[in-house]
Amino acid sequence: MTNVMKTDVAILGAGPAGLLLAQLLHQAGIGAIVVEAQSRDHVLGRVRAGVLEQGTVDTLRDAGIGPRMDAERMEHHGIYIQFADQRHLLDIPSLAAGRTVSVYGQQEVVRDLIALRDTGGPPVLFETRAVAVEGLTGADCVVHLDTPEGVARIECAFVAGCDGFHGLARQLVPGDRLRCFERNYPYAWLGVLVEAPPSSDAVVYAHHPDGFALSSMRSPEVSRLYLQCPADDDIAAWSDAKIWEGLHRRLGGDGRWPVNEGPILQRGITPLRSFVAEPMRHGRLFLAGDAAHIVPPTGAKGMNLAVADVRLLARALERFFAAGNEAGLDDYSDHCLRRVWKVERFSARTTELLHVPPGQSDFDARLQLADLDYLTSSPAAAASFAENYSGLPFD
Ligand code: FAS
Ligand code: PHB
Repeated sequence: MTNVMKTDVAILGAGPAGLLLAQLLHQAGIGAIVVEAQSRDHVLGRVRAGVLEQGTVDTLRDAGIGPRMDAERMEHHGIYIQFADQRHLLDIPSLAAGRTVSVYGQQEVVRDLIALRDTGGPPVLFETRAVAVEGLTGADCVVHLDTPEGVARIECAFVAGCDGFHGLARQLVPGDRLRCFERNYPYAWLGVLVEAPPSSDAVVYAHHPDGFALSSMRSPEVSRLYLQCPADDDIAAWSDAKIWEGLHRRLGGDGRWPVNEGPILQRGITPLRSFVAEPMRHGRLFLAGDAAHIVPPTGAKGMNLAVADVRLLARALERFFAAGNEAGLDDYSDHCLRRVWKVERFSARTTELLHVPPGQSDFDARLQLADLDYLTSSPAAAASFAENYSGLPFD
């Protein structure tokens, strides 16, 4: 017996994109169902992004997850750029019209958004995988599901593909329409979550001849640290001692900026990739977040860009269901991609600025130091960086 559900919008994926979209549609009185392939615990246990742009914080607060976020987020008035044994503070608010950035882990954003779903509105069906979709260019869609109880389907007007880079949705765009643009970097990030107080009062981006390193945090008791490593590196090749040696060498400034050690609670290697799929719409399917684009985490943009997509999609769907106005739906892909490509640009350039690629020439090494010197000595260069880092204005 197939379980048949009906709703306005079927949302594939319970990451930040899908969960925020569900909440924004709920606030607009539009019906939705979220399907998530993984378990609730798996989704809640994923450690990923850390930095929220001012616009993301404001959007999440308007969506109703303000209280805990505002109580626990760590608002930063700058970031540090470290190179050639110098550490420079970029005063973000003074450079970017007063905007700040906040550290509030993606895990916490997802926890808050799932908590809202537990109070009502669009349900999240965990351990429920979308396996096929029909009717994307017809009058109505059908999303076929694999669930713990067997097969099921959702009959809906629209499908939001918020199912991430490895999801189903992007594959639903016909091959003769889909254009993908990709760059894979010759290095990756080894990330550790550490039970130790943060080693700095703001995020530190460190260029070092041995490779990039980043010092961040999740709370006053938990640090988040990263090391550039070879693209094909194996986490098993990194003992705790080797991890700490790399972090001290690249971030520590010969002892001037101590790195606090502690038990490593979580570790992993993330490949660095730039990726964009065009268009972000096919008929009744709309892609949002990592399903449509990936940025290297250097610019702290992945989750923020997902939020920007979802703001536009929710607004477009609201105009359609309220007045049958399809203008926002028709403009969605082009509108999103204008921001996506500017954020891809910033993320790629910041990655090139701070990482040491294998076989870097001496000339390119000097050029990189000149770029860092210019960024930290020119108010115009710093203002441009801060405008992008704190979040381009929503249009
Ligand atoms: P997500 O990938 O978060 O969510 C998609 C969801 O869809 C998943 O829960 C998946 O299980 C589900 N799904 C997939 N296929 C499905 C199907 N067929 N049916 C139902 N559900 C399905 N960004 C930063 O800014 N800073 C960082 O430091 C950073 N670190 C990262 C580390 C890792 C290992 C990864 C993978 C990403 C990282 N990111 C980082 C980027 C990350 O934060 C993403 O930008 C963010 O998760 C995007 O959110 P979503 O688009 O919702 O996609
Ligand atoms: C993090 O805290 O995980 C983080 C911070 C800044 C980045 C990337 C990740 O650019």
